[in-house]
Amino acid sequence: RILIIGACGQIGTELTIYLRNKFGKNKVIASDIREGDEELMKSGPFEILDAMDYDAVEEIVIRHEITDVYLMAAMLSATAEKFPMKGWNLNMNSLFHVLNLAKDKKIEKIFWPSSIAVFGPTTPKIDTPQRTIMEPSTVYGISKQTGERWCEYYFNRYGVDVRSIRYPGLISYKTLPGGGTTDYAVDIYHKALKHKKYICFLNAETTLPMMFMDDAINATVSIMEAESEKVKIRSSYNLSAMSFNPEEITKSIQKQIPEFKISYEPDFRQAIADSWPQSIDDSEAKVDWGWKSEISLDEMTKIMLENLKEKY
Ligand code: VAH
Repeated sequence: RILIIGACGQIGTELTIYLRNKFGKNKVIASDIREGDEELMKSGPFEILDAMDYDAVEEIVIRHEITDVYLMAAMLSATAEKFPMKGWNLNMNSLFHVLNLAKDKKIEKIFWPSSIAVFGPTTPKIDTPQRTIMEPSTVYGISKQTGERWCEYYFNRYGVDVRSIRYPGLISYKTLPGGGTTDYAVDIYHKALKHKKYICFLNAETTLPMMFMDDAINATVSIMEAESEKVKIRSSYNLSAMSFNPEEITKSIQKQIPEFKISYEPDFRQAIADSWPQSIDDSEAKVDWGWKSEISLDEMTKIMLENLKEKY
């Protein structure tokens, strides 16, 4: 059986629904620190779980006979800058608990999300390589870089089958924008429908690597289903789909909503975004386990507006 920790988050919500459709709802146990929306709660077994509580995680793993864990609980970049120690403790302790359960053979396989946030201001920003300078300047990025080192260590030292992807900014409509710096690209669709205008907390030229959620879910399931020997990188794989800036996503929206207007009021998140790459080289994921992105910016805009319009 599969346990999703952080099932109410942006990725966790969609991963739970996808895996339940694929494997059957009773094969996928959803868990989070608090209950999720109605669709999630109705769709199968749910457990309230604090990802930092080892005994609670172990009890659920044993009681539900869990073999695979997707650890999706984390504090994202902008929020972690407000609460550094809470962000560090959540992101790291939850990972150690799951790695140690696998080391002790209580579970067989782990998915753990990393992020382009592992790259910092000194990293080459265009076509960022899989292996390169990594001096992350955010708590979130430091926790993801450290987490990658531990995943690779547990694989090499204890044979733990942990697999990881460096997600770009993810855009989806099933959950509201959260504490991510890239979440302007989610909020902009809600505001375009609600007010036909959006005040963006990043400046117009801030180009970031981005991906529609369906691509991210496909990549997550692909790497988890790949034969172990194909997963040659056990820190975390670069992954990419598209790159755009607020001006370009605005033009994409204006093809559907011509009167949409954007204005710019950069805040503390501008410095976070400026520390990250603009585009990512994901050739190793393509070669090792057949990764291929499907959704373009204009296709994403159509899907987002189509699925959000009845809300406004
Ligand atoms: C964030 N959405 O903004 C996350 C992600 C690359 C960005 O890690 O913090």
